[in-house]
Amino acid sequence: MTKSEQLFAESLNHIPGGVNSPVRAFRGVGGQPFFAQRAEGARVWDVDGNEFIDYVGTWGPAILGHAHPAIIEAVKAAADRGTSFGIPSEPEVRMAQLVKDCVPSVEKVRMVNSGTEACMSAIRVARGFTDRPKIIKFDGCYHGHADSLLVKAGSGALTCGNPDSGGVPAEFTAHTIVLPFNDRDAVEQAFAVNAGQVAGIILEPVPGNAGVYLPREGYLEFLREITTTNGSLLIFDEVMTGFRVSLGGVQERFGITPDLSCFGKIIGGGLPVGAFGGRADVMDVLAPDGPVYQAGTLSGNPLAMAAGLAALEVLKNGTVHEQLEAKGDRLEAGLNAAAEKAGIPVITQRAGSMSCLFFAEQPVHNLADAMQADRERFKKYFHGMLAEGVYLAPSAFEAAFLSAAHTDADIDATIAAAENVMETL
Ligand code: KE4
Repeated sequence: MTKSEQLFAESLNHIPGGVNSPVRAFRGVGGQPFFAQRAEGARVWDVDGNEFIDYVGTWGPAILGHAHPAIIEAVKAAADRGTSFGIPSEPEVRMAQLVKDCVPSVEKVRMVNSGTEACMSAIRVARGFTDRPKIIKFDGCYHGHADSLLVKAGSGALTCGNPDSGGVPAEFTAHTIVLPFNDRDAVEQAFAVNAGQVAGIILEPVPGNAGVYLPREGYLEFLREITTTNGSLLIFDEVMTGFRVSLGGVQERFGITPDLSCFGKIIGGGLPVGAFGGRADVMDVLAPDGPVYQAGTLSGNPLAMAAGLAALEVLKNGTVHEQLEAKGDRLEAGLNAAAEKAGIPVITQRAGSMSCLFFAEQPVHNLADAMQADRERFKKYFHGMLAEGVYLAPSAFEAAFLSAAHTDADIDATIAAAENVMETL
């Protein structure tokens, strides 16, 4: 028995499914998770001494690579001053300023502890500001595990949602309208049927939770326009894309200004952080100024602010995004060539350093397309790559992330591994 196997067996006795977040359990690919010992740069080592080139990057935050020296140093220095105050502190002000510098649509921002909290709070703000109950979301987009957002499309999706998780009463999701992504007619129809009731649309502007797919030409502009026309808010969930697809996220890359944005992952430099922000007049509905309540014992935590500030400073002052663009090109071209050589049909889809390889023949524009991909083949590919020392997300529906620490040699080694594995699929 390996040490990972031992730990997992033990873990199953104490933690539901043996994991603290379901996707880590490898159910999407079969087999058992390995247990991490440490991570540095583009690499992660397990407790049995195996070394992997890592394309998960702790699910997105590690854009600078694991254990980046600037972040480690900042966290150590902050820890010496105290791990939590629950009193306002200067790093919170610096963080707010830095977020505003990076993302101009943000006029005011509040820090929270996870992406889930960010999205949940943004929705509450949208409802409070508009005094309307309904929210439009898109199937395949994930906005964390708050009750009203854990919904996928059902037959009655246009006017009332269906729960997608046990433990969520239907009444809690009755105001969530779920539509297919990239479908303008569906959105127009939803606004017609629910006139005057839609508080806002929340979306991953480049979805990355059903694989990665891009908004069709003009789609984000369309959503901007239809929300404005109807007095609803446009909410970009940039928990995954923020500070990644460009410093200013998808909104910078595509030139769209949302009313509210949600952040997580990179903004915490690897510590548990989220944030939501946007128009000052909208954010001002929050307590203590306004009637919408939102709070947090550890919000704006000094360790988390130190880590996030260090990460964002490096991103803002360096050329990381340009480098990531080139690395993304290299990886994508290499994987496509490996698949072609092996005669395996693949579709690679990418926004900068965030990408996805579908075992499919047609481009993917929404969840229904993503479901057409060959998931059995992905499972084999995943385990083959892992055996070759390359750790991909253990699910066909997750993105692969490049970091500043991935070298061309790492990418070439990954492509060589893919060449070997593709031959066996
Ligand atoms: P967290 O609560 O996990 O910090 O963030 C929720 C969230 C919100 N919005 C988007 C676009 C997200 O991608 C996420 C979280 N992403 C998942 C996987 N893609 C995190 C991994 C996990 O759940 O274990």
